[in-house]
Amino acid sequence: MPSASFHFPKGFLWGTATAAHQVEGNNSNNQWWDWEQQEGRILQGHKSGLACDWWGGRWKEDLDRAAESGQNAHRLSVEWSRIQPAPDRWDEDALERYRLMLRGLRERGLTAMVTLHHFTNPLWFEEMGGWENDESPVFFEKFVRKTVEALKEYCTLWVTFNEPNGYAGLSYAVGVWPPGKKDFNASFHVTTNMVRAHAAAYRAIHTIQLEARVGIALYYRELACAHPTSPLDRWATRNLHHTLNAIWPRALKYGVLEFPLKRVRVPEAAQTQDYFGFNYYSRYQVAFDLRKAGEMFARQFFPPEADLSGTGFLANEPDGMFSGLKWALQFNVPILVTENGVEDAEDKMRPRYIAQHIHQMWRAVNFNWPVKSYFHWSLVDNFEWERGWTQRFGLWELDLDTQARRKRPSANLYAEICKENGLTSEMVTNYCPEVYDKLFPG
Ligand code: IFM
Repeated sequence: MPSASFHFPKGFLWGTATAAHQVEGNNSNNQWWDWEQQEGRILQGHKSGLACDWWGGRWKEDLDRAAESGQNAHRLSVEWSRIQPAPDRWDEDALERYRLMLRGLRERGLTAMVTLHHFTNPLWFEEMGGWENDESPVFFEKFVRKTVEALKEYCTLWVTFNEPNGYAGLSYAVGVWPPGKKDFNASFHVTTNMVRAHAAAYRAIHTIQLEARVGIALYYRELACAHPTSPLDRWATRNLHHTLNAIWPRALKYGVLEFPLKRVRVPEAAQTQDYFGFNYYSRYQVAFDLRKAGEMFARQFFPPEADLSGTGFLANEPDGMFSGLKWALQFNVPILVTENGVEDAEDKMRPRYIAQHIHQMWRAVNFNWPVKSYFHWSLVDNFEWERGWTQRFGLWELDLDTQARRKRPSANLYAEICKENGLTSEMVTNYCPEVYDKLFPG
């Protein structure tokens, strides 16, 4: 008998999240594939290649794994460049393939959440200027109408954009993602067009499907001022928090984009989030740094005592999740944790990372905050963008040469959590005894 437990309300969604380009393989008609072929763009010259071979049919075995381990939901994305390979062409076979996948989710008892844009653009769209083109919302809306019409039988939970804040920043200001620009104005312009595209898609989806719930998945970064007595550090922290975390959800609530130094009215975007999609990974310290002009003069780092992931990319900062959820309450909509996870090939930190984050989420639920789901990133190791295959986020390990999957201990822990609809002291004793006293003090 477990001696203590943190239980969740009935109907809570427990799942994993994936994205088309990261798992499908051979997505050769989008801008990321093109970028991967260019020297120096991806760590160690890695390529997405066959990825997890979902397009070849291995989604079936992976969804079996998800369902057998007690998950009741799955978040996946569709690949625009497959559905609309050219501006004047729809690929009905690709849509049929996605219908099959979504039927596969239903047959396995998994509630579907579908992301319509997860970082990748069709090449034709990118060549027309991508999100800098002021016609981009029109193109996106057409794609969304076609896709939602085709898939509506199987899904009512839609994410228009995954991490549009991260996408605009990394692609147009920091320049490490295609098209590799380092220009703040371009990133604000892109943000404006994406917000307009979201608003158009939001209305289109609701016209097609009355019961739809539509939102974005925001990349939320908890930011802590490194030296609270320093006005410059405080300014850098506030400014970065506003630009990274607040601009999007505030635009979708109030219909105004509040860029640093400029406001843009987007009235059509007001009240266009039915839920707050919350992607949380870590908390960062922020200090003012003149050399970081491309990152709003904010140097971000983990404190020396931080509990770091496999490659040092993330720190295990579960309290930041609680603070972030508290912050998200102001938008007055249900909160869906749409991503949370850690890269950890050896699975040394992941069990405690999962347990501690779920504990923080439970604290939030216990205050009656409307947190309704948890999607772990990710089901199987997958292609990690500019970091290639150097980072492993999967509950299952992927052998790229053979496509074999191997279960990590965390998959068992997460399965027990999903089946129990909660976390027990027994699970903590078995999988991550090192944090037992933190979770069950006294
Ligand atoms: O792999 C990504 C995902 O595509 C978006 N959110 C963060 C994940 C981990 O880096």
